[in-house]
Amino acid sequence: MTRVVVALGSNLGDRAANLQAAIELITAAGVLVDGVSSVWETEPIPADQPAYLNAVVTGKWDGDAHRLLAALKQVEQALGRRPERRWGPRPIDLDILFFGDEQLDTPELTVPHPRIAERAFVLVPLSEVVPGPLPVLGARAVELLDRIGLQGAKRTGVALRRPLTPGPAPAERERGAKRIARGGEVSGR
Ligand code: A4P
Ligand code: MG
Repeated sequence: MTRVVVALGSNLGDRAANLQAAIELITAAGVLVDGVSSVWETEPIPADQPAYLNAVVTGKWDGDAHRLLAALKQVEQALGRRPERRWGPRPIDLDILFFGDEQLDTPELTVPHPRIAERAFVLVPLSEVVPGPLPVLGARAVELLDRIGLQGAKRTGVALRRPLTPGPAPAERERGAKRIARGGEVSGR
């Protein structure tokens, strides 16, 4: 299992719902999510698009980094992401910030994500879930933030839920919980 850190961003549609749905779907895809930041409203880069909600999650992943990237791209598509201009508006953007302490530079994947140190929309939520020295980079997120400032990032009251267990869909979990409440009888009805 590799410790992974994933950044989430949304600036189209119901932004908070998109972030929550992304967490559910990346959990269903096999990421054991164990840390979820606050949700921050951030100024868009470039500026000619709606404001973003950004968050960062930590988790564990059993597989290589390219499989994780493929899983994240599937989740982006499931949430309605369509090809658009680079850095353009989107219902969801999922970026791998760190993959253990691996360094990768392939045409499809660069890890750590190359623009972490210059973006408050990444560093602010990252500082909540990884307060200590960052993999590979060594510095703490707050130290990097000191150099660039908050760039207008504002904490929202939105609280993202972390799914309790990966695997079964919510309806199946619900049926399982009812079975347990009834004393463990096996019938699903
Ligand atoms: N790719 C390479 N490395 C990675 C990685 N570590 N994680 C490749 C994920 N993908 C990676 O990404 C383009 C290609 O980058 C992918 O196909 C993958 O093979 P994309 O998500 O399709 O396009 P993008 O997001 O527009 O490009 P990019 O370079 O990922 O942009 P960024 O740096 O993610 O910036 N402003 C605010 N306030 N908040 C935001 O969240 N996000 C962006 C996107 C711009 N401005 C923003 C925000
Ligand atoms: Mg991206």
